[in-house]
Amino acid sequence: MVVSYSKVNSKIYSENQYNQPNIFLLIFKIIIIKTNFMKVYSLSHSARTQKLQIAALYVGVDISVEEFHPRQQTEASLAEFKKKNPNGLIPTLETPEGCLYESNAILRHIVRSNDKAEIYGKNDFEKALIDQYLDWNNLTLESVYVPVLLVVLGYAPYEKESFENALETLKKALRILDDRLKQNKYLVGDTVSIADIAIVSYLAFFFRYLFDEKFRKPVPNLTKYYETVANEENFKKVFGRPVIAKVALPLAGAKN
Ligand SMILES: N[C@@H](CCC(=O)N[C@@H](CS)C(=O)NCC(=O)O)C(=O)O
Repeated sequence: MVVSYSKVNSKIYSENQYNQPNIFLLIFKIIIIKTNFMKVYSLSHSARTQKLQIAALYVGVDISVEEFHPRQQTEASLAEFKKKNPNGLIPTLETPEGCLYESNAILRHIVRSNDKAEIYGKNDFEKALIDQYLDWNNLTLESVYVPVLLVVLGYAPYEKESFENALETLKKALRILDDRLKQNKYLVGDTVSIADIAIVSYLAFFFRYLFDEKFRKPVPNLTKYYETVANEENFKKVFGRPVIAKVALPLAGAKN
């Protein structure tokens, strides 16, 4: 169920002739806020959180993010958190109905709360295609970009050969997207869907810091698509103005 608080607010003040707050509507509003809250435990700068924030903007659902990292907790607070998510991982969603883990399950739950939104496909086949890209992103793409990401962030040492292999593997996976985008403006259907939200949220970091002109040459459709989607207002509200690397970030340990 979607409730726009601004609509509730305007009703409170407009539906009585004296312009006095209507106490019943005020109570109604408090109940709605209490029963609809969705709180995400996570780090707001992570792609898994950003995709949730963008989707919530598209469907008009309020979610709040509580900055939380499992490794920065005391034993007691981690034990408490594991009651919400026994894996002890983020993001974890808390709702009045209970808690949810797995970022794509959370993503679907947020958008299903507005069943009029076409962001999860217009028919069953589109929904299945969207699911395909969500799974592919988490199971295939993620496994090829994490080795690259760890080196870029300095968590893994730079070794020329293995880094170049990892980059090549990533490029191969990105070509799959690039082929799809030859004929299609978006991954599924003719408007932004949660498939685009999930994938572009992950790619944002790479376009900003790593995918320089040379890297982008073999994936021109993906680049154009990235520019289109990342320039949508709801994306800019979360990521800011999209920036595309002219030169890749120098890597620690590499002779550039
Ligand atoms: N498949 C899960 C993966 C969740 C996951 O691995 N989260 C990482 C952060 S991105 C985490 O919680 N790490 C905490 C830790 O390793 O202690 C999802 O998509 O939600």
